[in-house]
Amino acid sequence: MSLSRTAVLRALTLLALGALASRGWAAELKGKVTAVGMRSAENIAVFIDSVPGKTFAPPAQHVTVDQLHLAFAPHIVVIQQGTTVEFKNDDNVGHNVYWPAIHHDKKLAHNMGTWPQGLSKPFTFTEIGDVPLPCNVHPEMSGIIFGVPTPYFAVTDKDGNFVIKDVPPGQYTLKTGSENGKPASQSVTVAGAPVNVALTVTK
Ligand SMILES: [Cu+2]
Repeated sequence: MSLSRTAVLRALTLLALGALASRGWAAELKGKVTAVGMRSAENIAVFIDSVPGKTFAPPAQHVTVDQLHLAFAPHIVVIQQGTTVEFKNDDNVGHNVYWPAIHHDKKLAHNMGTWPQGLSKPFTFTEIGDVPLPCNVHPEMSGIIFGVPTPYFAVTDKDGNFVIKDVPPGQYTLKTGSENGKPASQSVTVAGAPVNVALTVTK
């Protein structure tokens, strides 16, 4: 092997190592939400509120919110800002979809109308915040959508546990959103290894 070829190989190896070191490894961010004064710690949205220097294109993939057995399924949906939601009716009765506000802003209220079984209607949510979903045909029905600014989010399970995958290394603020609890936040540092976070949400 000629000297120049060895030099080139060595330079390439250093470049590759440098790229790995500067990018670091994405890691799993998991944790547990403890609910105080609330019925349970289930169905709480947990998300990273921003990644410095990064913007995220709206996801191409649509998210479906179903109306099935007189309930919204799933009950809570977290979406990245800019996501299109397909509202589908899978019951043999007409359902309505409307929201009285987005993040308490009544100017963003919207009525999607009422449609029969088997059909779905899309809506693209460009705002951040909670979108309460009543159904004006069935007052006992309710759902909720949370629009969040990054693709790094999760919903807590029945014990309050959550997992956010593939989080790039960095320092972030982790936030929560829920139907009945006050928003909580917690700073967190991700440095290539799995991170465990504890959050408390109070009614
Ligand atoms: Cu309904």
